Amino acid sequence: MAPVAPRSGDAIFANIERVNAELFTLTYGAIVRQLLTDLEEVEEVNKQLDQMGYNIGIRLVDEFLAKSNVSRCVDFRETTDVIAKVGFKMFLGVTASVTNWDAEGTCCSIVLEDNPLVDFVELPDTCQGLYYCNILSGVIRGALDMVSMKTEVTWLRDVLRGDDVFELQVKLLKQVPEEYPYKDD
Ligand code: MYR
Repeated sequence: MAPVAPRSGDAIFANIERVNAELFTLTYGAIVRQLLTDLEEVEEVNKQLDQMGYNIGIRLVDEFLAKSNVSRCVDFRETTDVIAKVGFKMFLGVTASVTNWDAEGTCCSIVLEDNPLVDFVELPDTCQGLYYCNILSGVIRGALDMVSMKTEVTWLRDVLRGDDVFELQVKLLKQVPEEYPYKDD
């Protein structure tokens, strides 16, 4: 029998990471499938995924700030850039780009070329109205809410609907000034 060449630590970790990524993708798929079974209406599934994402997003900011060296962002433009470049990399393993800014600097698009959530996914005709990755729009809305930015997040392009990339429009509705909890005397 041929001797088995020992694998380097890097190769083993790369393999573990790949398996974890696949497990994550398949687990998300199983959640969407279960919601489709339980809720029946795709609109309801879209809402539920968005709400689940929102609940994750409001918790993710603390972890993000603890793990990254990012300091407080000055405005909406900087915050969306940090989410796309650092946040997506940290939690999804891919980076996104921010484009299509409006003149006021209150609306932009986050464009995602790679999206591990959709590996192995093909939507049947019965799921045409489904925003399969709606958890992501909720995560972004929740994370921005936690840094006092109320937003509306909408899918403009979706690879599962035949587009070339994923594009999320992020519209700043209101920026709530953060209150310092103590009075300076
Ligand atoms: C600040 O405190 O001003 C910086 C706030 C940055 C918020 C970043 C939150 C990260 C959320 C990542 C979303 C990942 C989606 C997969």
